Amino acid sequence: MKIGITCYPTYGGSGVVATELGIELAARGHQIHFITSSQPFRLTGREANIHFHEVSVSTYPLFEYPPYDLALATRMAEVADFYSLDLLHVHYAIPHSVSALLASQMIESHSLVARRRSLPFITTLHGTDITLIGLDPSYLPITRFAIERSHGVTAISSHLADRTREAFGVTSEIEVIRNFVNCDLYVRKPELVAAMRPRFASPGEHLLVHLSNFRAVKRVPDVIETFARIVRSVPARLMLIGDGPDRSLAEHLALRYKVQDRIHFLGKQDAVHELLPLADLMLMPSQMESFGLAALEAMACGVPAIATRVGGVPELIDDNVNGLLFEIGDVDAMASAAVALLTDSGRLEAMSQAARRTAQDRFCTTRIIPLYEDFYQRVLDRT
Ligand code: GMT
Repeated sequence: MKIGITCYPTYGGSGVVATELGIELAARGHQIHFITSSQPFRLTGREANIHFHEVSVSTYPLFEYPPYDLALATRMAEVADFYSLDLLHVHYAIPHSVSALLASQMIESHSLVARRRSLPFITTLHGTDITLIGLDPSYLPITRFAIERSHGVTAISSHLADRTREAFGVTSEIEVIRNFVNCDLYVRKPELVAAMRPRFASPGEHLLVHLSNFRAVKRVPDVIETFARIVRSVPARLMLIGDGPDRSLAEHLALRYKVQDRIHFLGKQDAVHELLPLADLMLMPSQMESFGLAALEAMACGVPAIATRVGGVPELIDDNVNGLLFEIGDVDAMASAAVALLTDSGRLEAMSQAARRTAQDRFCTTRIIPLYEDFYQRVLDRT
């Protein structure tokens, strides 16, 4: 198939999923065209079967807000026409789904091509496009409209599919295709751990990790609060991977609790698969996660997560089996559970193995990518 993919190409779960999906589909022989504002950060630009089309937005003194959505729609239609794309797959509804709708209509009305043809588009909902921004009255009607006009809609968890139906009153079918992870790449390799872990923790110290875009919804202050309580009981260090609005707040709290020397602020990292396996435990105390891709990536590396019982997280984490779930903000409980687990090596090892098994058995690319291929075919068959 020839597939156009649009996503936010910078750091963020939806961009990661879209890029990894494109890479996996290209490896299976599909022709993938990324139509994005910049090259997605996990692409090298040298992958076979992958093409990148940059969307550039012209500015004009009159434009207080340069119209990216229109430039995107135009580029989608041009690429679809030039390369005879079979379909567009957009990740994150706002504004990508609206641009895809326009592009699809442009192609159908043969404004660009000599012969009439159809260009179906699929929207994948990731989370904040529905649970936060999508509910804003200035975006809700147009988001609902574009979702309803999509030729296919997928959501990354049952929870998100239900929320979309409830909050948006969407009646069209929503296919649940959960997040996935490449289990060959995200795996604990003992020799790599032996070589790299000493850079982050001394022998006898426990190593925790948090990975996010440091937005308010991730509750990064709770990560620091929990970690500060953990180090009162056991020697430990923390790797903070990512960057975003709450990074300064995290640094401020680290100073207040005098744990700044125990925290590695690593910023944005591309090769997270090399860092995650170094840790013993992940902390993911989010206010909301429609799925929790960061926890899945850690679990594939044999690192269980201490997480909150929110959104789609229970579809991934089975409490006390492959991770631990808590109420939002209960940093005392999270810290004591972390200490209990870290000091019980048998239980930690069992949970680590269960986490890896969950990733392998249920969320590996080998399982999930064929679901997308099958969905594409069904959409093409009915349009
Ligand atoms: O988590 C974020 O803030 C980024 C956001 C995105 O769309 O880029 O992530 C969402 O999509 C991920 C991939 O599908 C999910 O695993 C995350 O749970 C989801 N985040 C939230 O729902 C807050």
